Amino acid sequence: MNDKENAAKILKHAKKVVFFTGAGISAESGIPTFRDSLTGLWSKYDPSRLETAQAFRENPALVWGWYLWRRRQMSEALPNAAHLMISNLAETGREVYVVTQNIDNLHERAGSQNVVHLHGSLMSAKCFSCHRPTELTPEQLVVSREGEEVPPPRCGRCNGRLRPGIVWFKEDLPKGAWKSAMRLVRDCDVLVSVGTSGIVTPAADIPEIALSSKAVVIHVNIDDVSLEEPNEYMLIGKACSVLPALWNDS
Ligand code: BV8
Ligand code: ZN
Repeated sequence: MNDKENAAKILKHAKKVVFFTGAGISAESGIPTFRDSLTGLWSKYDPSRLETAQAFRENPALVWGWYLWRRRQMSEALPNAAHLMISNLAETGREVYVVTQNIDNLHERAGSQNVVHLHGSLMSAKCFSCHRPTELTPEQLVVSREGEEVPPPRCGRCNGRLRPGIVWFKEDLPKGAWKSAMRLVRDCDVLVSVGTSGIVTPAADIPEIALSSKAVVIHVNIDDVSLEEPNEYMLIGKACSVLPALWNDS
């Protein structure tokens, strides 16, 4: 049997499955990955230069505008066949969990429950000064054109600037999210890693942690990202083709 047939057979007999996802699972919904060069007016910026507290301090309107634009991209995107396969698999009596690096809400909109967002979510905002979480009003969410710099709204408690509720580089991951991810990854039979380049730590350590906890790891990626270890399968292809086929075969 080839890797795909083996992987389908393993998935069929799995009781606890964790899907560990990165930007590649949302690519076919039209949301650019980090490896793609930024499009349009943002092409002159490097994402890792925009995704830091320092960038926000230097130019809060630029960073807030960028996240508003990404939130608009997310709202115009739809969950794809890969997101839906994960949600459908959870209806088959298996325990299926999602641990994602993505800040979009496509897993939730596909029907997945209790998604663990290691790097936060575009749906949330908090105060840069006092960290108070804040619901945004529809008016606060409007960005008229791509690349627009928009001064962030102010905190109702301390009048500090609001920031996106996400994890920037050099910021710790939310304690609860990392703890939940570790509990799920250490206890699963199979970890399916979908659409991640494995560059950003500590999230990138998750497949290795699963392998060391005796789980089988199935990678789904258009590139070969395997760690060349036993109990690992590398399925090369787009998430929207590979995941549904993985489920149909099983
Ligand atoms: C931390 C939210 C402790 C924001 C993100 C030096 C100094 C200081 C720190 C560090 C350092 N060196 C390393 C670090 C740690 C750092 C890090 O990893 N840096 C990287 C750049 C090396 N990590 C951190 O800072 C983390 N915190 O460590 O805290 C600490 C505290 C203080 C000081 C030091 C350490 C916090 C990291 C969180 C950053 N926030 N996101 C936002 O989204 O705007 S990261 C962001 O980038 C994503 O969340 C994700 O994690 C990452 C992108 O990775 P992917 O999702 O994998 O996407 P990518 O585009 O890379 O790849 C897409 C893949 O899909 C590709 O493989 C492609 O082939 C594939 N693909 C494409 N299309 C498809 C497909 N596959 C299938 N189907 C398709 N159709
Ligand atoms: Zn505040």
